[in-house]
Amino acid sequence: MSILESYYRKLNSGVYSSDFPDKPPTAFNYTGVNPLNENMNTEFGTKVPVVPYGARLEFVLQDTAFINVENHPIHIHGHNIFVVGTGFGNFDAKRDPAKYNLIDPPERNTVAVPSGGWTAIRLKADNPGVWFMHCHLEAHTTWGLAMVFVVKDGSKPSVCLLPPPDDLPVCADFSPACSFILFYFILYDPINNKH
Ligand SMILES: [Cu+2]
Repeated sequence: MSILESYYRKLNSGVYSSDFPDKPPTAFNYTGVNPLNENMNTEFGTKVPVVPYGARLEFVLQDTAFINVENHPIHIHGHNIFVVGTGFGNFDAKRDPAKYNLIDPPERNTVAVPSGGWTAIRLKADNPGVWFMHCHLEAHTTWGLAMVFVVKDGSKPSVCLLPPPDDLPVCADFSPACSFILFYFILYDPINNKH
C-alpha cells in the first residue's frame, strides 16, 4: 500500500512513521569522507516528516562523497520552492543561514545540489497531501534518493486532501533507502527569520 493511501485512510498500518529525523542521524564530514573506509550507515525506511497546513519549511540538501560527489537535481512535487542558499562543502547551521538570500531567492520546482556541496530551500506547505521529493537522475530515484513529506489538511474543505478515484491502481510495495544525499528539515519562523 502507498504512503498516500495509508495516510488518507488513517490506517496506522506501519506503512510509514512520522519520525523522520530533523537532523542527520549520524554526523560526519559529509563531503570529505573516504568512501572506501566509511560505513555508509544507510537503512531502509519510510520515515516521513508530517507538518501542519501552512507550515514554513526549510530543507537543507547535503551532498555526500559516498561513491562519488555528484550534482543531484532535486525535484519537489506539490509546491514551488525558494532557493535561499547554496555552497560547497558541508552546510554549517551556525554560519551559512546568515548568508541566505531572503530578498529575491529564485523560485523553482527543481534545484541543483552542487557536487560536494549543499543547497537550502524554503517552502510554504499549503498543499495538503503526500509529496514526493527526489533526485531527477532517474537511476538515483530507483536507488532510493527519494523521500516524501506529508502536509496535513487545513481547516476548510478547499484545503483538504481529495479522496482517491475509485479506479486508482494498487501500488506495489516499495522500500526506499537514502544513501547518496541527506535530507533534513527545519521549521522556521518567517517573521523573525529564526530556526
Ligand atoms: Cu542524483
